[in-house]
Amino acid sequence: MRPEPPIVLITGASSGFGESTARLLAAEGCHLALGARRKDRLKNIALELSEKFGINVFDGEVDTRDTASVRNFVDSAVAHLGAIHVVIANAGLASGLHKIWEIPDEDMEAMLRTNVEGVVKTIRAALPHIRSAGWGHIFFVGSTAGHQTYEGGGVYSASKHGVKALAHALRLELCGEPIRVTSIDPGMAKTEFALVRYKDQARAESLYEGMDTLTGADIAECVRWCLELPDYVNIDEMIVKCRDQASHTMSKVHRH
Ligand code: NDP
Ligand code: 8X3
Repeated sequence: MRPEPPIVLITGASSGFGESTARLLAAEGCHLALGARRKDRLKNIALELSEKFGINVFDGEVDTRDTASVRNFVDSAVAHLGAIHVVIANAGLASGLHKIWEIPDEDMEAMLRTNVEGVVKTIRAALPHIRSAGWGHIFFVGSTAGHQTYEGGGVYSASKHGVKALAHALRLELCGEPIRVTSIDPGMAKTEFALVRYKDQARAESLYEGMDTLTGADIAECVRWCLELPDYVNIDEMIVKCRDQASHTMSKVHRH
């Protein structure tokens, strides 16, 4: 049975898609478990949302690359909120724009460990709780880079192709259980993503210059819609781009 309201765990909730999704689902009355590494930001968001909407919000510092940290976050969330029904495995990043023969280990490991291992670790820790709650929905946050690659984006794209493979496999593995599996695969969106990737504010801003890009709120709306559909409906994959981006890569964009 679908719980009203569901309890939703979001990784990467300190900015971008994760924060926007937390804000929208809070307004819908969901209780929330918010995780990321920047604890102060999470605390402020949690306080604001619990006061504004009268919901229960647990905030926990988590590094999704680390098994013990993820287990501690998920178990503490359940201890505080009583259950978990929905997981949004959103924490992720791109680090640099390097050709395959140039990429430093540090950037490669950051992307593969966060975007692939971190997602597995999050779902692996949360799934027993979702099963015991008896109803669930697991969201992956993939990317258009999981469908097409581009120069300098080989490892990031490999990680997001990995996310797509995980979503497909999990849907097969959970078939017959009351748990839906959805991958939201956005194109270019103005969040902190480009700043984290380039570590250069001006370069990050120039990426989106003249474009009406997606925002965190647009992706939050996709999550809300998938979640609120009747239980027998499963949106497998949603590729979402702004109108100004015609290709899966940055090769065909309109700047005005
Ligand atoms: P942001 O940089 O704004 O948000 C990323 C979030 O992930 C932050 O909350 C960050 O929190 C968290 N995070 C990163 N590493 C870790 C970690 N090791 N442990 C826990 N949390 C972590 O970018 P977006 O909102 O854009 O990115 C969210 C997801 O969307 C990512 O998976 C990204 O790949 C994907 N995406 C983004 C697109 C875009 O153009 N913006 C397009 C397609 C997909 P903190 O630093 O506090 O830990
Ligand atoms: C982010 C989309 O095109 O910047 O996942 O790699 S892109």
